[in-house]
Amino acid sequence: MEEKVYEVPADWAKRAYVDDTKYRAMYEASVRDPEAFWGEHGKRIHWFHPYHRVKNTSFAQGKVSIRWFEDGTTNVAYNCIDRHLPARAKQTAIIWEGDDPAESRHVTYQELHDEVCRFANVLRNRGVGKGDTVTIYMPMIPETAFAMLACARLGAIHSVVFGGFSPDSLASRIADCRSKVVITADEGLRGGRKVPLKANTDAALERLGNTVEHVVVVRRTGGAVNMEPGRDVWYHEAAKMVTSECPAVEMNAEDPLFILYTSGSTGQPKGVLHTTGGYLVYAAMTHQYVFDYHDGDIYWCTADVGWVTGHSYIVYGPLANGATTLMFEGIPTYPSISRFWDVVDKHKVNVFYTAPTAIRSLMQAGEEPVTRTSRASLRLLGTVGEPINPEAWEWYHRVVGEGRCPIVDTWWQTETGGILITPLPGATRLKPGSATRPFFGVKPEIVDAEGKVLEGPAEGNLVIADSWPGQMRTVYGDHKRFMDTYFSTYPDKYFTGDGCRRDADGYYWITGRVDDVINVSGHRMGTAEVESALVAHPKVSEAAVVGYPHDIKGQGIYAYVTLMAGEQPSEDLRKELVAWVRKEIGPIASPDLIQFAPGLPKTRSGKIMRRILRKIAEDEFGNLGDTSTLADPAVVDDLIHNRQNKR
Ligand code: 6R9
Repeated sequence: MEEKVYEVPADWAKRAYVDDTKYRAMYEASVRDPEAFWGEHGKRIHWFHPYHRVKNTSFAQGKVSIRWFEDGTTNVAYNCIDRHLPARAKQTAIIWEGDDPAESRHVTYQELHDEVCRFANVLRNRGVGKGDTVTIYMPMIPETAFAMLACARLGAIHSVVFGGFSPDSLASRIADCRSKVVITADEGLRGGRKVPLKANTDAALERLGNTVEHVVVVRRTGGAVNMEPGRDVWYHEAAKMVTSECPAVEMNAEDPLFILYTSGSTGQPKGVLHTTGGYLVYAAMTHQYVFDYHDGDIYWCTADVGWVTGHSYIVYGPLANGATTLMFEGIPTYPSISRFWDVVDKHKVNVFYTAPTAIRSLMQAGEEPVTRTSRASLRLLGTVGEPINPEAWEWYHRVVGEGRCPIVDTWWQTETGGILITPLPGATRLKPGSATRPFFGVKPEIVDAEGKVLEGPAEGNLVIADSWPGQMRTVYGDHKRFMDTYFSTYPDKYFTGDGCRRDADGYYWITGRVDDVINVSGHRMGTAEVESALVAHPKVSEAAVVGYPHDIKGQGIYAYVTLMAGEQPSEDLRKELVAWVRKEIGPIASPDLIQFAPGLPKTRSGKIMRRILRKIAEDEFGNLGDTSTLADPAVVDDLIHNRQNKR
């Protein structure tokens, strides 16, 4: 099959910060002498006290330690706001587009300053200071960004929990980082439907006893909520009592900025910890170069701020660059399936960054909902979160971008803080489905199962050989888990958990996770989390969860469930289990298919052979590989016979 290649459009070659020659020179310099390269680019943010030491990092076994700009001091909120005021006080920082198309709001940099200071003062009055953790459980409204930046201003560490998570998931995240303060809203609003955020918070706090001292509640819908006297306060009332001035606390480059919980192949979600200086430099620099952000551009990332994409590419990267960033409360299909493109036209969006799953679902409705809109303002398109299939890429390029907008397919992770592998729109010839080449300072390698580094065109597992400033520093409260998870599979290298192919042009093609993490609609989930939710149901004795290819979601959740003795499989029980998992974790974890299985394939030592379950879920049971170590080979026939229909 002939590979399709898209050349850099002529206007892009002219406009962009870097062309191919410059990319190669800068990349070469960045990996030859990282100290010099980052020593220079670290200056893109304002430092209260400049750094002298640039890079002090080690991936060595048992001694992993990552420090960037370690003797510099700065403040993230100062960089995202105050620094811009002389030139940009009246420029829009945040365009907010409500769930209801009749609602939108422009927040200027001056207003951002005032709102963030007020929020910081409300928090400070409740005892929040440097090093304290604050949990934020909010809808997509500007106050969420104000709250994050208010924490950064005070030196407090925020932990944003996605508003779609259940009370139990929220409770375990509050408990893990011991937040004494929680910020939430009365209700969220998505696609015309209300999300009971305050009620969920109440339920979460009930499970925790009295560990949370203050709940700050932002009014969004005006829906009725219960306010606990002494503990809960309305933000709009508290904000009246404070001024719009609040000094930005001087922070060391390596002081924590935020924790974000993410799923791995084992156990509970880990608190990924990002720090101040390196994170901001990296988020800002990637935002500028990958999206080729110039003054005046209107930039829109459709992610939720509950995920890392929202942190780095709605809030921190764009605001550090003095950009105009659009924040969207709603969903792509409400009130109509043209919503994304209507918003593009309404706000004259130039750069649009979304997930492949959204593109695939919009593709199903055909071209007309897209072509009936103008989209003339669009210049660049981006994707993130999962591999994009070439068909979806082509549709995005041809229909949405009318063939004139390059697509940046950006590969990265919660752990990496910012984009690591990506095209640059003025420099990189595009191949649909490939994230193409590494960003400056990033050294990807492909290794085989034994850890041997493969050269040239090769396929294997993706590792990164050296540190970059945006890298996570530790798992909050558990450095050993950090080292074990990321630096022990391939000693002295950061293991991404992704499989990858490199072609003859040195382009990288991410093939998906090689561990027990699945990616459902761009949401990352550990199969172990879904399993433990299932086995917590009184009728379930055992469960094994795997991913299977799903046309829209990328991967669907396939659960094999063994019931307690005496329990009978039924459609009702199937529905009950799906509802149970939604309640335990949240709607994003709902199993798509449940197969009742009298037995699971196990080795003689009792380990579930997931490889076999995965193949059956993928309908590839003709080729199950070696089954000779199974304790009872007969279970496999039953599993194949009763497999669930995907259509
Ligand atoms: C930013 C984000 C990380 C996992 C990652 C990989 C998958 C992300 C991708 C991609 C192929 C891309 N992934 N971007 N796969 N191409 N452009 O998504 O972070 O939620 O931590 O997920 O997502 O499998 O390992 P996170």
